[in-house]
Amino acid sequence: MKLKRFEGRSEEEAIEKVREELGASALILSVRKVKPVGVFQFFKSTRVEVTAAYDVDEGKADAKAPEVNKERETFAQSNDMAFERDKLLFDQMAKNKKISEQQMRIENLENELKSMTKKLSVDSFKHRKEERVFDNRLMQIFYDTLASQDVMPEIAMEILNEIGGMGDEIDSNINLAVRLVYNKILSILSKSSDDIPKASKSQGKCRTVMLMGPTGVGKTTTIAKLSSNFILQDNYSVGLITADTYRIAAVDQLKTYADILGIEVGIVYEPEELVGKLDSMLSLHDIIIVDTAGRSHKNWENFDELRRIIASVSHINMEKYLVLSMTSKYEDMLDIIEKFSEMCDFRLILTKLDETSSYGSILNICYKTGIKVDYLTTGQNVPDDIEKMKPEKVAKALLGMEGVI
Ligand SMILES: Nc1nc2c(ncn2[C@@H]2O[C@H](COP(=O)(O)OP(=O)(O)OP(=O)(O)O)[C@@H](O)[C@H]2O)c(=O)[nH]1
Ligand SMILES: [Mg+2]
Repeated sequence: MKLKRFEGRSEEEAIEKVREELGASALILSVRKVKPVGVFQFFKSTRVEVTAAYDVDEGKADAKAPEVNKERETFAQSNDMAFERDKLLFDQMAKNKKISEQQMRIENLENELKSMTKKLSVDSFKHRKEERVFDNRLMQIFYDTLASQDVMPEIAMEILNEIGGMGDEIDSNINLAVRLVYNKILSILSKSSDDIPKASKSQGKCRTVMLMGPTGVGKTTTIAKLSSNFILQDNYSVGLITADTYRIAAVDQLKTYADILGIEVGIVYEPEELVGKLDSMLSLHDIIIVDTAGRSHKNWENFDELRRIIASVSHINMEKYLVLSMTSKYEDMLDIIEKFSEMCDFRLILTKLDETSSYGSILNICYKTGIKVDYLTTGQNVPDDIEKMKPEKVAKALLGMEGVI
């Protein structure tokens, strides 16, 4: 199986393209609307993107390859031309108005800040908690907004320290206050240490990645999303290994995804088998992702096997990710991080953002642990519901300027 993306003005048009190029047996994996961003939203309409899986053996796709390549080239060329045209138009507009791109960005930001400040005032009256911390009305509004996102009080206080010195100037210079708060949040989200070297797919070197975490947080689903994206976006050859042979369904779950993506899955029944399995697959792939069984941090004995797995690969530069669900309590998340930290260093993947409307845990975790949050997952759809954690987006969500998703 291989994956391919198609675009159209409507779902029907995109699916028609799939059928035309890949035939009736192609499997539609996902359909999503792609809104143009930035200034292009004024010139282009929303497009529909369809991801389809097809069987290479059927030859249909291969038989059409030259034609497809030609189409792709033409499409790329017309895309380039459209882009050039939009760019020219944009440059012209910018010239006419005699404002630089930089100024436009600042203006946009200021508009966002203004609408946010308005929203803050309205929301704060709706959700105002009993706790009155500041005499200054605006300081209190900031505090309430952060508290409504479950940002820990001590962290909210440190953030608001940034504007504490402004005194009454806050009321007359709201934009500056919002900007200072926004930048402070950004610095906390971006300061996370990243001294675990991230392996790169350099010549002949295969990246190895392991996901671990509590039960049911979305490890296996996240592996399917990551694999699809590595295949689609990076053109990597991906191999999977599962060390989760506890649940009968666990191996089947990963195999189902692997079959759709057309990738190899290795199974290891004992921790000590992992190295051998990796050795046999390393030369065949650009990246190998290892799935592990869910572990409860309350059951210490349960960890023995995972500890043996980690010890067995201590000589390899394997990247490890702890996967946590945003539906967990923040205190539990900290406990889990502490327990797993005793075994190895890792980065974080936070899942199920779609099931919560408070994002404070992201900031709290970055502040408290300094561990880097690399990915956020936002739903059950494979491969679309995953994205890199973008500090700017999270900071805006924490200030009520826009949703994370
Ligand atoms: N709403 C939502 N559900 C998700 C997300 N990621 C995974 N899930 C769902 O969470 C459930 C558990 O997902 P799995 O991938 O099996 O979780 P796991 O961590 O591998 O589970 P174990 O292997 O049993 O420990 C499934 O129903 C997934 O569809 C997400 O980002 N949002
Ligand atoms: Mg699993």
